[in-house]
Amino acid sequence: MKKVALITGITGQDGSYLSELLLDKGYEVHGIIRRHSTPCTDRIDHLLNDKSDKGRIFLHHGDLTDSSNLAMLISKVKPDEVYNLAAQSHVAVSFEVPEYTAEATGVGTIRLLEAVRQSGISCKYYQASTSELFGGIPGTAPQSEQTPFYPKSPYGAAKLYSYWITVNYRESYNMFACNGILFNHESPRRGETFVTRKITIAVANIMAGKQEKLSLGNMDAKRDWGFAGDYVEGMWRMLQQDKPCDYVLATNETHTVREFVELSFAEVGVEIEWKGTGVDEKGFDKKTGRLLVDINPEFFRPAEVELLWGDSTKAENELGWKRQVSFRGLVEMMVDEDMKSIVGKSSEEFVKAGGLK
Ligand code: NDP
Ligand code: GDR
Repeated sequence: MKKVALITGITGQDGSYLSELLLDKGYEVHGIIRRHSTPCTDRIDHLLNDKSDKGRIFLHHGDLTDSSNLAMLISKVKPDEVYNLAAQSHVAVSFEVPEYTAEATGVGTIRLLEAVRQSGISCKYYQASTSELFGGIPGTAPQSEQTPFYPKSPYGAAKLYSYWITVNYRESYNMFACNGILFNHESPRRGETFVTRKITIAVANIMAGKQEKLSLGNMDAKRDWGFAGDYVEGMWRMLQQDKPCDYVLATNETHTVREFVELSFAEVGVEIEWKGTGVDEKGFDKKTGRLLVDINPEFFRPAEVELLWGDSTKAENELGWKRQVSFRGLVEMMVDEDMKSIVGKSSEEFVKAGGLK
């Protein structure tokens, strides 16, 4: 019998990689999508149009803010596994829409858990928890399942509620419910306003002569960045265990935003020379002296998580999970994809052709 999975947030970065993984494993995949005025299925169109005899994918309109819709979908789909990936997932935006973030990213989780519980269907549940729960408090890194939480944004606070209500439903109702406490994971499919993708798109745009410079906020922030494709494998493994548990997934390395910028430009043969400090810090092309990077205070947040650095020992020991793509490999992959789609050349071809003039 085919396993059936229901994914909320299927149109997002992780939803697309997870769908690929589950279809490859022969699952029947169901996804909840919101109605948009123009279609937003770009990340999964290749799966929707795949006519091979892999598992099939079905989409249903729905929203984490609509309880009756969620209850109806759980009864209709009767999933073996539910992956709750949907969220207003942007930390900076959560300061602008705090109440909606609480609704979707926080209360949305209890709506889905209740829909599962009340349906009486026995299914496994994955909750997309986050390293933002830790808040990067000094002296706590590397952060593991034992590190105390101290969220520093409306997003982090909403996810804190989701984390605990998932634990609570596991303990109260004996549900198979797991939290994956995932550190930042990126890919060529990453949303364009998250810092990594903003950087790699800017690099490609600058090389194509379509953008003058890259403007960023806090470049001292440190993140534990991995590849999304590796992380969805970890999500799936959590639900294949005998007992439900919570796990950190991370690369166990940390890098500054500045390092991500330097490496991204290096991929296209540009060496950045930094001058100035604080908001006056600027990055120049060492060869030509051209200004390529500056700081715009608009991109600073009311509160910042300065240091995320994960310890995924538990996942490595119990799930046999380990990241496969290195930090450098991730930067290379992301820059290369954006170069191909914006410049029409791979990073290597661009450098061979003489690079930035
Ligand atoms: P994305 O922002 O790429 O995707 C979010 C998804 O949620 C989209 O499909 C979006 O749909 C959907 N969504 C948003 N609001 C609602 C709603 N009210 N009802 C139904 N669907 C909704 O996120 P990622 O794929 O990067 O992340 C997946 C999950 O993992 C999120 O919960 C995120 O908070 C969490 N997470 C992510 C990490 C990362 O580094 N990527 C790290 C740790 C946790 P639409 O296309 O319609 O906007
Ligand atoms: P984050 O990711 O907040 O860690 O949340 P993001 O890429 O937005 O920020 C990472 C760090 O970069 C700094 N930064 C900037 N960020 C953005 N977006 N734009 C800028 O111009 C910029 N300049 C500097 C930020 O201040 C921050 O320190 C992501 C999301 O996927 C969450 O859903 C997830 O839970 C966490 O990762 C783990």
